[in-house]
This record gives sequence, structure tokens and C-alpha cells, in this order.
Amino acid sequence: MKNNNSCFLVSVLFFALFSITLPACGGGTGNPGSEGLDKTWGIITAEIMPGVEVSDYKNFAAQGRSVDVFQNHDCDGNPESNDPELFTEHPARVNITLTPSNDNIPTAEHIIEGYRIDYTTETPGAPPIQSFTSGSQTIVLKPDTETSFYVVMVDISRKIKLAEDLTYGQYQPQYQYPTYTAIYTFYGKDIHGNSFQTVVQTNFDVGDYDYCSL
Ligand SMILES: [Ca+2]
Ligand SMILES: [Ca+2]
Repeated sequence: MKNNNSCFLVSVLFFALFSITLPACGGGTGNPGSEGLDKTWGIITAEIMPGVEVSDYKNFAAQGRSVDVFQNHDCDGNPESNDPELFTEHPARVNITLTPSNDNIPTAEHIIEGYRIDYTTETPGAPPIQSFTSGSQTIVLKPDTETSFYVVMVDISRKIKLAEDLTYGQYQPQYQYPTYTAIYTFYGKDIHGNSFQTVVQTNFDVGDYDYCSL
């Protein structure tokens, strides 16, 4: 077992906010030189930190990017005491800032309506993780304001599936603690109905971490 107490910023990516539907611009996509550029309202800056402290997830402050998929059901070794290891979904915190950059377009609140997570791994032989979609979260982004909120990084069903895949031999990763990347795509609309999306990603490790002390 190993315990990684680091909790750190893994990546900061920023993407130009762009319009998916451009009815007045002949189908431009917002690429440099296209007509779509005049439909760009601003820049979204997004950063994501796995396993940070929040009220409902306070014990995850010590877990950082280390995702435990093997629960110890008897931490003290005494079957007469009920002391299972903490085992819930592993969250991440997202900070998003909307910065208006086009004086010709009125600044507007943007509403994040949901997000999707696609998982990749560069560890040879590591089991895949099925994509995750959440459409139940509504987040309001105000211009020039940082908005922080919490998202799932690995839910319980995916943790259990990973444990099964790592236990029964169908997948045999090169490393005991395979590394994954969670690629988040947040999508939504501004208050004028224009669609947008932004992408941010973070790395994490999967294995048998000892969180009995949390
Ligand atoms: Ca464990
Ligand atoms: Ca016990």
C-alpha cells in the first residue's frame, strides 16, 4: 500500500469560449480567420484539483489524486468492531473564471448545465474506465468572477469495477498504481442562449491506498 497525501493543482488549461451555433455567420467555427471570431465573448480559465477539502468530503483533503479502489472492511483487524475504510466517490474541485474579451458583445452570465468525463490511461495494460456524464448540476458563471464547485472524479461504481478488473486478471497493468487522466468537458449556454463548452483535465492514480486513518 502507499499513501499519497499531496493535494495539488495538476493542470491549468484555458480555452477560448466559442459558439457552437453561429446562425448569422455562415457556419464559422471560431477558428482564427473565420467569421466566428466575432461571436467570441470571452475567455474561460479553468483549473481542477482532485481530492480537495470540502464540507461533505472533508476526509478527501488527504487523498489528493490517489484514488483508493480497494476498501478495507476491517481496519483494526478485530471483526467485532465495525471500522470500514472510508470509501465514497472521489471528488475534485473546479475553479472557473469567465473573462470578457470582446467589447462589441455585451457581457453575460454563463450557465454550466452539465459535464462529461472521459478517462484515458498511459499505463500499458491498465483497465479502461467508462465515461461519466452528469447533467444535474447548474452552475452560474458571472463575468470577472471565479466560481468554484465540486465534481465527481471517480464514482463508486467505477471504483468497484476497477477493483474487479485489477483483481481478476483480465487486465494486468505495467504498474501497481496505474495513472489515468480525467478529461472534463463542461457545457452550457449564456443568458442569450448561445452554447459553449470548455475542457479541463487532471491526472490521478488508482490502487490500494490505506485510508483507514481518515
Ligand atoms: Ca484501501
Ligand atoms: Ca474491526
